[in-house]
Order: sequence, then structure tokens, then C-alpha cells
Amino acid sequence: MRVIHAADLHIDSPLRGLGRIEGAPVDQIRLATRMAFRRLIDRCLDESAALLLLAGDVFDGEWRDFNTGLFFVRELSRLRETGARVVMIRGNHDADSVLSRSVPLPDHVTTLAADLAETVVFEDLGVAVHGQSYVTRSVEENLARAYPAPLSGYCNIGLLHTNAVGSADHGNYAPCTVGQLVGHGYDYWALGHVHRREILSRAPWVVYPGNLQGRHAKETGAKGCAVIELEDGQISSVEQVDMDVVRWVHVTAAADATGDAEALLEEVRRGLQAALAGADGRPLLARVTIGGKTPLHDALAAHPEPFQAKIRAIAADLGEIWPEKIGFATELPGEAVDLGERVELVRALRAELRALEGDPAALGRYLEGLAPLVQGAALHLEGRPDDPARVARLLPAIESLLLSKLGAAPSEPGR
Ligand SMILES: [Mn+2]
Repeated sequence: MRVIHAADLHIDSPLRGLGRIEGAPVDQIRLATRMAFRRLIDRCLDESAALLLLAGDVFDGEWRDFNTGLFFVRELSRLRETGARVVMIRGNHDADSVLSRSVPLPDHVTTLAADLAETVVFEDLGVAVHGQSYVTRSVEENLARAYPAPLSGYCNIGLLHTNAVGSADHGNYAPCTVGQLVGHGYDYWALGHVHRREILSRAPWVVYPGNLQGRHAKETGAKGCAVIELEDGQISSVEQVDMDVVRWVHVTAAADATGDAEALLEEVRRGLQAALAGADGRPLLARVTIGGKTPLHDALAAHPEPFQAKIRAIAADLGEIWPEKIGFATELPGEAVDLGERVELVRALRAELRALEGDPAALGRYLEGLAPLVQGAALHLEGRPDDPARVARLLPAIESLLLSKLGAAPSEPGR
């Protein structure tokens, strides 16, 4: 008998950062959270799963319209074909107080209460599912502590939306520890909230399946659900199965001291190719980062666009992989450079830029000169180009650009 555990579906989450990805099938990608859920239901049907467990954050927050809820109902109703039952809880993103709309769910779907942990017993399956929904977005108490004791003679499963690992990337909601869960007496903890898949314990099982579909460049790698195999009421295996329809990856390449741009592009190509090979035919959105100590540093810092365009062309040639962002973290090799007769000029320029870093007023006087340009450009830029904090952050890049124009290289690597 199979039980499928998923969490953090975030159906209809607005996938961030798609607008700037040149040439990517954005409309298709926007439907990815829905398509991944459809794939999950397909899997339940294919495996004739007896039970589907959804550990919170089914929705991303308040729906824009009813279609989000109707889609969910339509997909769940397909499970009637095999008689699968569904038990779900609400997480911080779809807490009772967050969703003002709701749709009636089919009879085979149970949403566990928010005021107190409760238990659903499936006599025919020999399974007891315990769990509690969130009342509000921010639940600070340790909910697991008040979960019912295990029922003897059943496979006991705890459904919980929690930060059990002290993850700083996620709100510290319903915090608990793995040790506490392990000691509770259940056979399997079906967790949600942390979006990275992780098996925290195998005896008993404590599992984050991670989210079903990555939603932005920080949610990289394979995403999916956990498939639990039960034999005679005992869990015999747990397998992580990929469900994502589009995948975010991080591709890195290191430039070397030879300063050979073609070799660097070749390394990027190999990285993109390897990512595609591991994606099982899924379209990929790749964040590309170029690092390494290289004489190319100044040229890349001053004029990244031609290099970025070449990488986009390589990706287009390889197939369904789109660079989402191409960033540079290169440094100069660091050997001393003979500046010749420009030495004084370069020294003065560098001193001036360093002084500006610590002197917002002086920086402000430079920016006055930019005012007429800023007036027209601000509308088309993400932030005001004359924001002193922003300009201060750009000073190292400005230095690289100016020094490269002078044919000089800064003597300190990484500046
Ligand atoms: Mn979530």
C-alpha cells in the first residue's frame, strides 16, 4: 500500500523574476505550480495510492480569484477513480485567517482543525493521521507537543507544518526539534514548511519532502514528494520522487589566470550541458555565476553585456535552458602591475573613489551633476540611480571601469 506525502504546493504562487529572462516560455512557467500538482495527482492514480497527505501551504496566500480553489477541487476529484483519501493541514501561507475565500472540498478530503490537534483513523488502511492546521500566519507555540499519543495497532502519522531544523530561511513557526518528534512515538512525521527536501530521521521517519515546484532562483534542484510504502502496517520504504515541471539550477564557472575568454565560455557551456543532462527533460532556468582570478576581471566588470550575450546564445543552442541571471564574482590575479607614467593619475583617482565611499556628502555633490539625467531615467530603472547608498555600492565597479579605460589594473585583487 502506498501513501504519498507532499507539502508547500503554493498553487498559483507568482513565480518571481521571470520577466527579465530573455526568450523563456514565461506563460508556461507561470503555470508550473499547477502542473506540478496535476503531476502529483497523476502519480497518486498511477500508484493507486491509498492516501495523499498535504502538510500545509497548499496555497500561496489569498487567491486572486476562485479559479485557484476550483483548480484544486477539480484535481482532487480525479482521485475518486481509485478511492484515494486526502488529509491536509493549513500552513502559514494558507492559515484560516489568511484565506478569506474557500470552496467546499470533496468528501474524500479532510482538512484538520486549527483549534486543536485531531486524529483521523482509517480503519480499512490501519492508519491514524494526527495533525493541526494554523489559525493565523504566525504560530509561535510548539504544536507537536500537544499532538495526541500514538494509537496502538495503527501506523501513526503526524502531519505538521513546522520549522524543525531552526532554518533561518523560513519563519520560525510551530518550532520543535527532531529529537522531540522522534520521541513522540509516531511511525512517520509528514512535515511541511521548509522548502528543501530532507530526511531528518529514518527510525522513525521524519521527512520534509520540500516544495513540489521551485518558485525562484533560490529554490534550486529537484523538487517533489515522498512516496511511502507500507507492508503489513509497517513502513518498508520512503522514496523522494521528482514532480517539478521546470527547474531552477545554479551553474558556476571559474575563469583562470590565462585570461582566455573562449576557454571560459567553453566551461560555461559544459556547466549548462551538465545541468541539462541531470534534468530529465525538464526546462531549466539557470543562474550563472562566473568566478575565479583572471586578467579578464576588468573587462567583465566594465562591459559584461557581450559576454552575457554569448552565454545566452550558447544556452539557446543547447536547448531548453535559459540563463535567469549571469553574474560575475571574478577577481584580478593580484600580481603587481607597472602603471608607468599614469601612476599618479591612477593613484589620485583611486584615492578620490575611496574617499567617496566614506563621505556621502561628497558623493552627493557628484550626483548633483547627474540630476538632469536622473529626472528622465528614474522611471525606467528599478531604483533611483542617484540614491547615495546605491552609488556607494557601485564604487568598486566604477573604479574597475575607470581604471580599465586608463589601461591600468588595480593592485589590490577584488577591488
Ligand atoms: Mn511554504
